[in-house]
Amino acid sequence: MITLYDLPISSYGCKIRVLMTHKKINWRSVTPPDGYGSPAYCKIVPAGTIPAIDHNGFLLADSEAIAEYLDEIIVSPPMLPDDPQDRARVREISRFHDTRLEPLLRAFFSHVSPNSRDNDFVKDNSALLQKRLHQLDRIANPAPLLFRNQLTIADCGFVASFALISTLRDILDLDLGVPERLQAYERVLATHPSVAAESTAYYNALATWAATKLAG
Ligand SMILES: N[C@@H](CCC(=O)N[C@@H](CS)C(=O)NCC(=O)O)C(=O)O
Repeated sequence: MITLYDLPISSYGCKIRVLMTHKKINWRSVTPPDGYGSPAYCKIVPAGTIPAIDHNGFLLADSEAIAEYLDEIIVSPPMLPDDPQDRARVREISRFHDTRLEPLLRAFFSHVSPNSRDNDFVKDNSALLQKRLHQLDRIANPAPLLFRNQLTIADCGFVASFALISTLRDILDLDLGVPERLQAYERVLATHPSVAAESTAYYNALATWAATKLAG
């Protein structure tokens, strides 16, 4: 049994939940004691970030490191392609997601509440996000998933990110066009048997979180 330090609203947590669902891994989700970043949680996970796993006493943080570890110890179904170049491309896209795209979505969080919204920031961040989506459209060639029909590590991060894009676009009235090929990919991804339930749960967690922010 794997313990996952996680919260329903965590986008990187969602990435690992999708991966574990696909690999049929038994896990239990645990809320980080006193919240992530707290001294109590940092005693367990020095980085203080979620997600993190405890696998029989082996503690590991960072979603990408966790994803690759789980893919190596639970080899079926494989979530990286066999061919080195295909595998490298999947890793490139996954890192592009984690380091170039997702941080821009996260940057909107403190602007969801109208009380703390900076419209200039929202506009500039939205323009940067648009640029990243066009870059992704050039890097990735979904057919229909990022690597043919094989659900890979790179797909897992986009489940939460697509939900964030659509939720934040509505709330902040973002002038954002998701390229058509990525829209088609989003539809296939969200209905994949290993993804659908987590995608719905993540949309629901986001809606609850956003409602609280908008009320405050
Ligand atoms: N690169 C890390 C980022 C994880 C991350 O930033 N998680 C957020 C919550 S979704 C967090 O723990 N933030 C607390 C902090 O940065 O101290 C990963 O992929 O796991």
